[in-house]
Amino acid sequence: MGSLRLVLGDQLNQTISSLEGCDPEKDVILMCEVLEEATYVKHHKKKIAFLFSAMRHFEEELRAKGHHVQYVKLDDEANTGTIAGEVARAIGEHDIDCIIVTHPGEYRLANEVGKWPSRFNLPVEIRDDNRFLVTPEDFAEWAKDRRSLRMETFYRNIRRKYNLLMADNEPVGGQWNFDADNRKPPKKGMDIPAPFRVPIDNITREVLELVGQRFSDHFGDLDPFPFAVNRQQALNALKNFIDHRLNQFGDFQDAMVEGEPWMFHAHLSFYLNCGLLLPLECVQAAEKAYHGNIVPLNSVEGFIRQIAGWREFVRGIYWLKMPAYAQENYLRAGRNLPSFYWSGETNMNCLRQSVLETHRNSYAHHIQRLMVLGNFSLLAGIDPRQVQDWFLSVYADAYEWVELPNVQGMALFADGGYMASKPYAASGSYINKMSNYCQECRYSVHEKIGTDACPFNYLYWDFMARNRARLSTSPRMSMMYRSYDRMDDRKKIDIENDSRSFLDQLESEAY
Ligand code: FAD
Ligand code: DLZ
Ligand code: SF4
Repeated sequence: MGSLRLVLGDQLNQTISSLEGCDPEKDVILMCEVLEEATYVKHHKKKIAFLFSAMRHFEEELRAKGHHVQYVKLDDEANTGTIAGEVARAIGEHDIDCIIVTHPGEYRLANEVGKWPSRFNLPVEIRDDNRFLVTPEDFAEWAKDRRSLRMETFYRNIRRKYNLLMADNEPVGGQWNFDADNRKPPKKGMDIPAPFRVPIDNITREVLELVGQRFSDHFGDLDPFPFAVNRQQALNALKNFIDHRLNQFGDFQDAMVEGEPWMFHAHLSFYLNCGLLLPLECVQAAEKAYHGNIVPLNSVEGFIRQIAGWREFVRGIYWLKMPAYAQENYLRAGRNLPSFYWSGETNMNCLRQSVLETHRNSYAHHIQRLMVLGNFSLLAGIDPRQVQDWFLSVYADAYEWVELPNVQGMALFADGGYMASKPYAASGSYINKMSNYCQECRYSVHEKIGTDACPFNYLYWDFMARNRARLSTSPRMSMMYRSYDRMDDRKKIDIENDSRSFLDQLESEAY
């Protein structure tokens, strides 16, 4: 008799809690590629291929260590198509006295695993997910009695707890946050390093063929396929970032350049979120580079804040607020997601570029996600459920625990300000300042109203006017409302009319 150790597709680390104490003589490790996980939203082809390839490489690593792994491929004849179905099959085939699993990252699956003791009539041990710096319980304790949550306070606690960029109990450089230095617009002729690429091996080649056949109707390109698919390659990707891009990461964190999807970002979220990398090793590698005088403090602090701060913070909010969080819709937004989020067919160049890059790479960087794709959904009043499903399916790093708070709390203000103190709403001038998209756009970013005006310009003010009752109570919004109130009535009517006609034809080809 032994235990069944279930390892999910986003738990690919030898140190994962479900493998602690695993006895190669008695215990069976189950890993399964199943249709249900690949289709509960129609994931980008590249995301499925990445995960299946990483899972198959991880299986090899476990076998090399002598473990007994039952690995079910998608096209195995007996594959039931669900994780529970595969657990049932494994129990039928082996002498199993208990199931051990690390807490699934998504509420949907965690809820299902909770039903397994009665379903399988076996004890089910659900272990903490040890791939994070903060447990949901510790986050809940911190959040207790706070009406709204702010990342900055949370982040300082983590810096202290893990002694990150600290000297004598004070932040290195005398400041906790160097964000003000990290908003530089792009420069002409910037030298942006080529992104890290890994050559395709036989396992990946086989998976690419499988995904191309079985998921041909899913969004996205399979080619090119640059991702790391095992632990060593992911460590190489981390080193490549530290050596070549971290230096300028801070300065150009918010910048967007046409034809440069990767910029100076880390491109590590895929690996962090499926277990190939761990957060502490990433932030410690960055800190080491700072102490070695290789990279500036604003870059290192910014990177550490994203991983030790934002990433842990959004996960805490997810587990604190689910399942109700997914249903929140503070601004009562109900419009359908425009078809150009899938096709890229729009004259708005910033959106076209961001969607087409997403289609090609299964990646867009944070400011494209927040200030272009998210901002447009916010201003146009798109139904949050449809926006959630889009973000969850198109990005190779997307799992609900991280996607949902970013969409609901950060991009759409659908939680009414629990996570962000004001909506991340912006007109075209922000996009123009932080990118070169407007230079090649059919619309003029300098026109505020009329058929040639940048739609973000009138939609911004229309959004403010439409949502006044729900937003004007925030002191951080009062300046915006004072500006709106100073506009003459003719201008306000033009804004409303242009917005109405734009939004009415959003589903047609005419925008
Ligand atoms: P970098 O910009 O180089 O940042 C370094 C790391 O910091 C990332 O790898 C990531 O692990 C972490 N990080 C940075 N910002 C955030 C954040 N807001 N929340 C959580 N972690 C963060 N990130 C995901 O991992 N999965 C998602 O599904 C996802 N959906 C998003 C949806 C929206 C609407 C928005 C606004 C943001 C979303 N993000 C998501 C956060 C962020 O955009 C990505 O983590 C980042 O773009 C990943 O690219 P990178 O590795 O190059 O990140
Ligand atoms: C995302 C994903 C996909 C596409 N496929 C699988 C799979 O076939 N088998 C598996 O174990 N996990 C997969 N995953 C990751 C799961 O969806 C993820 O573990 C849950 O969403 C919990 O975070
Ligand atoms: Fe986007 Fe407006 Fe600039 Fe066009 S003009 S790229 S729509 S911000």
